[in-house]
Amino acid sequence: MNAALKLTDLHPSPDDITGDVLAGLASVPKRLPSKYFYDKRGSQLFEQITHQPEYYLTRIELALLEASGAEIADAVGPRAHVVEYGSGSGRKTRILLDALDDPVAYTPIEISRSALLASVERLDREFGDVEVLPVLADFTQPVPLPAPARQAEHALVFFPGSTLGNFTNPEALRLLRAMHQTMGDRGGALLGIDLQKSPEILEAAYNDVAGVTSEFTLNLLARLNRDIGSDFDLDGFIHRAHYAAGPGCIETWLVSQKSQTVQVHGSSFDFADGEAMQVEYSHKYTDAGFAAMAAEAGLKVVRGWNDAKDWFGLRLLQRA
Ligand code: AVI
Repeated sequence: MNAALKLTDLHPSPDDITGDVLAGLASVPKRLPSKYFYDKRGSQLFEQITHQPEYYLTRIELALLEASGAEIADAVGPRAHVVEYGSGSGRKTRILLDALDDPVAYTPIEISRSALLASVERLDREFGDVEVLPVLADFTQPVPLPAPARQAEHALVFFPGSTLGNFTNPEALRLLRAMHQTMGDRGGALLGIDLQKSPEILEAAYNDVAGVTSEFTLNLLARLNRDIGSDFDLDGFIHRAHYAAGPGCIETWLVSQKSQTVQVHGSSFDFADGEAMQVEYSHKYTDAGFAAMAAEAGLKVVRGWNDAKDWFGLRLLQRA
């Protein structure tokens, strides 16, 4: 495929990393946005996390997609234009496209040009019969979809991995409202959501014994040092993830191991010994909570599939 010809560039505004980091460090408690985890090394480390024994999410979602493929295809209907939010590793996409009845086109929507271009080559090799129409855009906003050569019956937004859970609830609601626009009248959305369960299982998933999640979290500081010239001491912080049962969410923190000062873009930020900086949310859902948030965005849950232990779910949404 000639990526230059087929890629639709909607010119998303580039991330203001420095501005976001300065604002986050000025807040109380200090925070850094988790979207900056995913530089090249961060993406490799996340891929490694998905293979850790404690991180059940990916394993269960893959099995669920395999096991429910025929039912999902039935519920979705033929000739879908599959629209994926983010360009993942392709494993889940391949299972979905194989299961669906005559999917017409596949559109990954991704804000990072390099990530999108890297995925385009792989996608074209993998999905020979399906037209690949990548879009460079911010999927948290409504996205006009490119028209496939062969007409699709409807769009199906695919947002696996419980990535929705990494957004705060107000951000997730805005994202679902944008999804409502992007999917169109006859469209739908298939989301993977991680379900509430015992804190021990959840906390183990975000504190793997091999320490990959810790390395992933600390890589955020390495990435900022490289990309915006901050001087975070990587040995001066440790990873901590705990489950906050009230909001139903894993909160990941970087905890300062000493009293220290960090310089970012001419500003100094003092950390006390033991001070915790918030770096990621991973929300875990109940059926009622998820359905209520979808309803606020004008969407209804029309079908759902859970694994046998009710640890992880797929939900098919349509306009209410
Ligand atoms: C990408 N996202 C859904 C992962 C999660 O489970 O929240 C990111 C992650 N963070 C630590 N481990 C995995």
